Amino acid sequence: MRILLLSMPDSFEHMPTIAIRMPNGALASLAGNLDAHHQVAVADLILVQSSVKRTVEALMERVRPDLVGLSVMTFQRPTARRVISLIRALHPAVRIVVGGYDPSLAPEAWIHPGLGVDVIVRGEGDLTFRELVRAIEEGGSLSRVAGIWYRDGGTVRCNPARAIAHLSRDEIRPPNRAARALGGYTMLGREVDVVETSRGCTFDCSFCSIIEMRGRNFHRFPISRVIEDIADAHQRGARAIFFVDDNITLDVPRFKEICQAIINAKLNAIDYFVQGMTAPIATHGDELAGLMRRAGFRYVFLGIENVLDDDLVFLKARAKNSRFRSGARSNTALETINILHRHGMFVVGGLIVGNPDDTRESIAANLEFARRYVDWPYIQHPTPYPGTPMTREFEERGLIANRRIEEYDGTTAVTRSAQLDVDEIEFMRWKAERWMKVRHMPAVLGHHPQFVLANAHRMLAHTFRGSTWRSAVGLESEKAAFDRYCAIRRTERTYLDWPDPLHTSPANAPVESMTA
Ligand code: B12
Ligand code: SF4
Repeated sequence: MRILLLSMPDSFEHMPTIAIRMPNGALASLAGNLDAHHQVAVADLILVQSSVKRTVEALMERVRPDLVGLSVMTFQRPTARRVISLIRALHPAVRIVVGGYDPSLAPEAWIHPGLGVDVIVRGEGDLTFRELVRAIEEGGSLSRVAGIWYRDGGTVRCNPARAIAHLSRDEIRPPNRAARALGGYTMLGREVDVVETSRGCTFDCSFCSIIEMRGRNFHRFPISRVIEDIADAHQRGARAIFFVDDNITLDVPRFKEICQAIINAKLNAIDYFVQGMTAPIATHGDELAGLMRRAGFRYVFLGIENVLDDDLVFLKARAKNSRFRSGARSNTALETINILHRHGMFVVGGLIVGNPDDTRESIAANLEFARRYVDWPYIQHPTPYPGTPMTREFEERGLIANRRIEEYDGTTAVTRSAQLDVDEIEFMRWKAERWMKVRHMPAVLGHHPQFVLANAHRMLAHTFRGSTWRSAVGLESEKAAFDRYCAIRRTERTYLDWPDPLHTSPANAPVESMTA
């Protein structure tokens, strides 16, 4: 069969596509796990944000797919509906499969007959997709394929879930990067790729989708497979690698082994990016950080979440951000930042502000922490993604102020606190964050001089969009610049000039389903 796999073009504030365009790890993994005789093309539409329609049309012409698969996060749902509608218009008989976090956790949002989705793959997709394609090819029934919902005439059939993969040798085959049909991946001018070393997490942070997606578990790929995968990415041109594990820091001894294996394989000239919890890094201190640096780690995305204890309790993120010492539990964020800085690494500070009981003061305390200690702010607002415990709590307390799903990108405040409105929450973050980003630019200049010299003006224009010389010199309020920024952001969200099939008539008004 001819298969086209697409990821959506929608990006969010902290990942401006001028500087960061990463491949979607799921698609290459799906391609790598299909039977070898299929022709597969993978296209990450983030690479062609300004020409999505033209690119989809060209891909449909070139690949002539029998089946198109789309990977979708919740905030990308409306874009995905438009892409599907365009594909159906170009090729009415093509089979459409959706997968990823949104179809997995809000499948009922994908069953409207006007949408044209044939199959919803829920949860891990590698083996499910392979079996699905086999069943379609053989012309048999789809009723035996675990992990899917599918359209059968006028009915939607819901098959049982598939068990989680254990990632032992060969169970999940390596990604097929050769299937990528578009180029232009970048991390500040260096070609970037993604690699997985493990899947899953045993924590249960209230804002995270992972538990509803796959339960609380942690499975590891063999380290030899990880090194082969890095080598494959490197050989294809990657000079920066983002580890897309859910939580690599759950098993620190193994993380150290990976660092050592990278050094032994002489793959440590690559820049590595990783996400992690603060507590294990604080506990393993200089030994772990020193090894990470020698292996090439450069940026660590820390899930600090919040620096105030009450907020950490709400987010259920206290255990991963604190440890017991001298009979007391203390927050490990600052200690971890200091360790990473001591070893020459940069900290991307993940914080969540605008929680239900947040006040102006509590948000200001977190913003001040970010201003003083983190290198690149990754500050978000609590976002009610489908099926998370946080979503249930916000619903119960009546705090969800915005149901426009395309704005669920993490930096648009869509929930209010008991005391503050969405606008005020988002304005506080926006106002503080822009200057933190500017402050990091000299450090980026040192490592990526050519890229920064060529693109600094565009990066600054992106960071300060909405501002004018009048707002810069104080002749206009910052709120006016913020309002302009929000208006620009709204127009940016229309990635292709094609109607949303669920918005074409009032009777088709979208049913934005938020339950799993
Ligand atoms: C790594 C990561 C990132 C990296 C992305 C790097 C990259 N290019 O891929 C960074 C840090 C940049 C990032 C950014 C964001 N992320 Co993120 N990210 C993750 C993380 C940790 C792992 C995702 C991953 O790649 N896993 C490995 C792959 C192989 O697994 P997978 O994606 O699940 O795919 C499998 C299945 O889902 C399925 N599948 C997926 N697509 C398809 C398609 C088809 C056709 C089929 C059949 C199957 C299928 O099969 C795959 C293989 O088994 C997850 C989960 C977590 N623990 O936090 C969040 C997560 C996916 N991110 C999320 C979000 C929301 C974002 C942001 C909007 C920021 C934010 N608000 O948190 C941005 C948006 C990015 C953008 N486009 O601009 C949410 C999505 C929630 C939702 N309901 O949509 C998650 C779940 C975190 C959370 N908040 O719970 N993210
Ligand atoms: S530690 Fe990370 S991956 Fe695990 S539940 Fe919390 S946010 Fe999700």
